[in-house]
Amino acid sequence: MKTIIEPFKIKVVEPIRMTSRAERERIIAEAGYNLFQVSADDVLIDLLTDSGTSAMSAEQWAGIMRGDEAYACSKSFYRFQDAVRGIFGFRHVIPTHQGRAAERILFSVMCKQGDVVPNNTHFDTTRANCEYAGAEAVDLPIAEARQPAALHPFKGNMDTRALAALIDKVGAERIPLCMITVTNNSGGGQPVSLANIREIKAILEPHGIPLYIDACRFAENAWFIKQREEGQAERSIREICREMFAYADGCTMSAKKDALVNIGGFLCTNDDRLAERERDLLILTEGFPTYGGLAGRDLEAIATGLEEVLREDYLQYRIVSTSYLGQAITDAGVPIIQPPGGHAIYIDAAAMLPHIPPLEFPAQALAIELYNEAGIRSVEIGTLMFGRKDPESGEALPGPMELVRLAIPRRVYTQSHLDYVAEAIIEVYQRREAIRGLRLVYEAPFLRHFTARLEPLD
Ligand code: PM9
Repeated sequence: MKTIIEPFKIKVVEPIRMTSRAERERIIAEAGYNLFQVSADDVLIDLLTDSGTSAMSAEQWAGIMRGDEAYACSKSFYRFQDAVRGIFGFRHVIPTHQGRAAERILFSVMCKQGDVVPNNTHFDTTRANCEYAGAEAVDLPIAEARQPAALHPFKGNMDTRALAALIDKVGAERIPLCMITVTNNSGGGQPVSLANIREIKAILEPHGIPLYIDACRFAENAWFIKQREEGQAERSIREICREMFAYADGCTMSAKKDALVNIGGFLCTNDDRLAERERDLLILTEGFPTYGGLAGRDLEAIATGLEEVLREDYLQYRIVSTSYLGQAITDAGVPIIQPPGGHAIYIDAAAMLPHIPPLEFPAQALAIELYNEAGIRSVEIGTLMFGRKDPESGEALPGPMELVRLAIPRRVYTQSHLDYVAEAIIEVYQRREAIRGLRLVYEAPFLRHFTARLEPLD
């Protein structure tokens, strides 16, 4: 059979409120041309993020009812711990309310002022927590990762030569840990190969530098390894995951992605002494070590989600539906980060709208046009998010790329929703010359993209 079907039936539905273009133009103007400020009820297809937006299964909802809400040592904690250990294999499993809480605890315990933490590409919250602990967050992606059109089966890989050079330059004593993000979200949702993880470990080991994996999209990464890496096709996803994590000393995880839940996370380590300090910090802000800011029912839903995400029919549907959208718009000429990533498609707005200079926010202009055209909410990853002011002259500086990310929630939208999204993007692409830039009328001193207000230049 050629058609790969969604491997689930729909039992509960959530209506989408239809709006007209005229209504959306009014709504977006009132929101200051900022999609973060638009009510979800005014969005037809919400591709803002794949984080915490999954549809849970009947089994997960059943787990919600089974959740044991005992304050200490609940049954649900042990089920959660077994599920996490069964995949990741680490000795200590510390629940947290989401990924960034795991990051904050990890970096507070491991880093100090003047330290350096390499990663293929730090996600925003990872970078922010690392810097908050006084360390410098260094991105070491391979060269292809910086070229949107370049093809590479494992474009999320770390540049291992650059890693070795960094250790030589700053000295191993200043590198308390190295991280690798699977898949590499900030680099286009691109996978990391087993060979790359193995090589990173071989470089770190003689220096005694521990390796931590940012595991948010670990199952999607394992699926790409099975499809693309030599000698992996016959292995199960679980076996591939066990090998990925066997090279690591610990991991951070936002369960809001590949654990198929709406909230949750965890931190793992094999180091007994570190785990003790991490649990001490956990008690201070998250909660007792067997619930860490979550309810027993959340731990049940995570345990079940971690089993479901390893199913090959699920992963095939997931990765194929993302590439289906990517392929449909690529065939019409729309420039995207190639090849399509696991959880999202990233449109290259700089290539699509060369007539809009970066300081007039081309990616934001495209995101706004997709909302006006079809009620699609995406997210700008460009100058609005990453633009800076020159510290000396105060001059505005552009971000490194101009991307619009269309992140696909898990098990939420069907093929016809994606056809609708593709049609809208192609329609906008065909009249791209008419799109105009924007200018800022209000910006907060940090993380301005969440609250900025803009207006169209025309
Ligand atoms: N990622 C995303 O939309 C959530 C929004 S954050 C503005 O892609 C990685 C690779 C992530 C990630 C979240 C986190 C943080 C860590 N690493 O959101 O704290 O993609 O659970 O996870 C978002 P939490």
